[in-house]
Amino acid sequence: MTSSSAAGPDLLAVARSVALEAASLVVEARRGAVEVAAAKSSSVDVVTQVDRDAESLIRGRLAELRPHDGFFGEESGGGGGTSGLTWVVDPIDGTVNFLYGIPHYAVSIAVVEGEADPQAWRALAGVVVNPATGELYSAIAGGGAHLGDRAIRVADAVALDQALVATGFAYLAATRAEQGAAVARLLPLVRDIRRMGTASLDLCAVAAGRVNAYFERTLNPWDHAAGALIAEEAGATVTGLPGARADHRFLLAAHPDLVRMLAPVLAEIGALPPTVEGSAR
Ligand code: LIP
Repeated sequence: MTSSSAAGPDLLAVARSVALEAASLVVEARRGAVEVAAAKSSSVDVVTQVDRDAESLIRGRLAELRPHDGFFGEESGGGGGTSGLTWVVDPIDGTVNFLYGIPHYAVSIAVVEGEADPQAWRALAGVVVNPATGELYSAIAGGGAHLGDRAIRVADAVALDQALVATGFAYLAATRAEQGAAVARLLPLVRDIRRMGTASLDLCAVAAGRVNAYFERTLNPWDHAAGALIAEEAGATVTGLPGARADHRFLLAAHPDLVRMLAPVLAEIGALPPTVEGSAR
């Protein structure tokens, strides 16, 4: 088992170089036509050939650089590894933004101790890079969070009615109806809402103080593995359902004091899965 203090900088260097190479492929592809290659969980949950090509590049590079580590990617799934480490990869987070040419999408690469299970992994290093802007967020466990070479910190806690809150919506219409009703109840209680379309960049926005909080349901491990580490290393709390770590059921990230204020409100307005006790119907 590799200790993060010993391996962190090396793992971060690998994550950064591979993410930047994938970002170059993505931004070059975006100069031309981009088309939907397939639909996944619904007709609006799409994948492009660029997603697939970027993940293939990342998986190949990691196999060269870290041959004994495991891999878990959005497009090609999981595989192998004898080192006890797993690379958790979203080659293009915010695929719909990428497809439409909205310059707010990211290559997200994290490496964790354990399997790609958010309830059990220990994140060691993470990189989130926006190919359209060149902004690169990074963190190693215990080493703080950075945007480029600048250290970043979560914004100080604010009152709920001063909070700028980011969120996102699922690809299934029935879930979106629940989420839309919850956001309608939240909107008059906070400064404003932002729906920017990329979970990893939403988590980095919390880390950099660009929003006060971010919450979402139905995220996949690859959506939040890197961004959650970056937010935590910037001083945010990243949590899930009451008493659980963040996972597909629910994720909330904010300054610790704002989490304490916002979590019960989100339960009250129905932002948690309807099966969860205490969530509004
Ligand atoms: C996206 C997330 C975003 C969410 C979208 C989608 P994808 O990931 O990053 O937060 O609201 O519905 O799930 O599908 O682009 O990798």
